[in-house]
Amino acid sequence: MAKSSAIKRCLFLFMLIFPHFSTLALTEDGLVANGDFEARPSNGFPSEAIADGPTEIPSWRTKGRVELVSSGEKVSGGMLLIVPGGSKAVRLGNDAEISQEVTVEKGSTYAVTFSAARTCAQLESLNVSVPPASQSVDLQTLYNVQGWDPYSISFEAEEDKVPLVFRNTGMEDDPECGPIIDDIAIKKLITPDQPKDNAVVNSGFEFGPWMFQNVSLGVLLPTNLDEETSPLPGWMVESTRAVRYIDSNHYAVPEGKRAVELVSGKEGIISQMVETRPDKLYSLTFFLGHAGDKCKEPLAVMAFAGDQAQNFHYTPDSNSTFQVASVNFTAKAERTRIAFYSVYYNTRTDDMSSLCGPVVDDVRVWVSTERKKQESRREVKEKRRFHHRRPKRRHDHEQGQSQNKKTS
Ligand SMILES: *[C@@H]1O[C@H](CO)[C@@H](O)[C@H](O)[C@H]1NC(C)=O
Ligand SMILES: *[C@@H]1O[C@H](CO)[C@@H](O)[C@H](O)[C@H]1NC(C)=O
Ligand SMILES: *[C@@H]1O[C@H](CO)[C@@H](O)[C@H](O)[C@H]1NC(C)=O
Ligand SMILES: *[C@@H]1O[C@H](CO)[C@@H](O)[C@H](O)[C@H]1NC(C)=O
Ligand SMILES: [Ca+2]
Repeated sequence: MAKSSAIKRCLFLFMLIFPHFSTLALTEDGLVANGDFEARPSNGFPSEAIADGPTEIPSWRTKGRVELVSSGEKVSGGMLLIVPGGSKAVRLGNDAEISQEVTVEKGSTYAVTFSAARTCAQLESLNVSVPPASQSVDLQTLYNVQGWDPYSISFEAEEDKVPLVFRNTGMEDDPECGPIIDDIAIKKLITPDQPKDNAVVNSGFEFGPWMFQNVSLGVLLPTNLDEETSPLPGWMVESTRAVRYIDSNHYAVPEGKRAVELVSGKEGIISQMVETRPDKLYSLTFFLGHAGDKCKEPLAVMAFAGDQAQNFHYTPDSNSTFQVASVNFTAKAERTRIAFYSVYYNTRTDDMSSLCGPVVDDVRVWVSTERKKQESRREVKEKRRFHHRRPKRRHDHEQGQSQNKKTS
C-alpha cells in the first residue's frame, strides 16, 4: 500500500516536472479515471442540481441518456436503486453509452473489471467494447442477493490509446430501467511461465483480472471462447453462464491467493487445451474445495480430461477445506481438453439465493511417471525377450524422452 502510494507520488512529481511526458503515461492498474463516478461534475451532482440539463461526468464521454445515480435513490416504481460501490454510479438508458480513452501498451492483453446491477428489466445486457473487440455481458442472471456483481472481460490492445466503451443494448419501454455500472478498473495481464512438470497454463489461477480489496463478491467471468485473450490467462469459460474468480481475502482458497468457484452448475464450464503427446499416459490432478461462503452441500465437480470424465464429490478430511482429486487419461492428440463444471446448482444456506459452488485450484497435468516406469519395465522385459528382433525400439523411446525433456 505504502509502496504504491510512493510510486504514485513519484509519478505525480515526474508528471509535474515533465508535463510533455504525461501523455505517454500508461493507465495504471486499478480504477480508471473517475472509474467510481465519485468525482463531482462542474455543475454539481444531479441530486443537488438547481439547473436542469445534462450532467457532465468527469473523465467520461457520454452518448444518449446517461445519469449519475446516488445510493438511496428510488425509481418511479418505488424500487431502490442499487449502487455497487461508494455513493455514486451511472445508469445507462436505452442505447446510451459512456466511454473514455485509456493509454495502454499496444499488443498487450488487458482485463477490465466493472460492477454492474440491473434495474427493473429482466433482459439487461451491456456491450463492453474496445473497438474492434467487443463483448456482450448478460446481466439477466442474479448471481448474488445483493443485486450487483463485479464482472471482467478482456481485450488485446491494437493501439496505444484505445476507447473503453460501455453501452446498454437494451430497448426498454421505461427509460428508467437500464443497467447501473460502477467501479471500472483495468489491469494488464501477464501470462505466467509454464512450469516444467505441468502442462497447464496459469494452473493455480493466480493470474487474472483486477479485484478490489474491499469487494467481497469475487469477479464473475462471463463466456469467453478466446483462449488467447482471456481475463484468466490460459483458461476459457465455455458456457452461457459465468464462473466466479475468488480471492483469499474473502474466500477459502486452496492454494495461493486466487481460485475459481463454479457457481453455474452445468452451465458454467472452465476449460483449457493443454499440450500433450499422443499415446502418452497422463494424470490430471486438482484441488476440489469449499469456498467457505456458506455454500450448501453437496458439492461436486465433473472433471474432463481427453475422453475421460469423472465425477468428484467434496468429502474433505477432518477440518480441511479442500481435497485432491485425480483423473488418469491417455492423450490422443497434441492438445487435450481439460474442463470442469459443477454437478449441482448450489446456493448459500444463509440467503438461499446467492449462487455458489465447488472451488477448483492448482490444476496439474503431467506424464504419469508410475505408468512410465511400468511401461519401461515392460519394455526392458520385451527387449530382453526380443533383443535381436527389435533393437531399435528402446532407442526410439529414449529419443522420445529426451525430446520430451527439451519441449516440456
Ligand atoms: C472500494 O474501494 C474503492 C476505492 O477506494 C471505492 O471506489 C469503492 O467504492 C469501494 N467499493 C465498495 C463496494 O465499497
Ligand atoms: C457491440 O457494439 C459494437 C459497436 O456498436 C458492435 O460492433 C458489436 O457487434 C457489439 N458487440 C456485441 C457482442 O454485441
Ligand atoms: C485441524 O485443526 C487442528 C487444530 O486447529 C490442526 O492442528 C490440524 O492441523 C487441522 N487439520 C487439518 C487437516 O487441517
Ligand atoms: C492414476 O495412476 C496412478 C499411477 O499411474 C495411480 O497411482 C492412481 O491411483 C491412478 N488414479 C486413478 C484415479 O485411477
Ligand atoms: Ca490458486
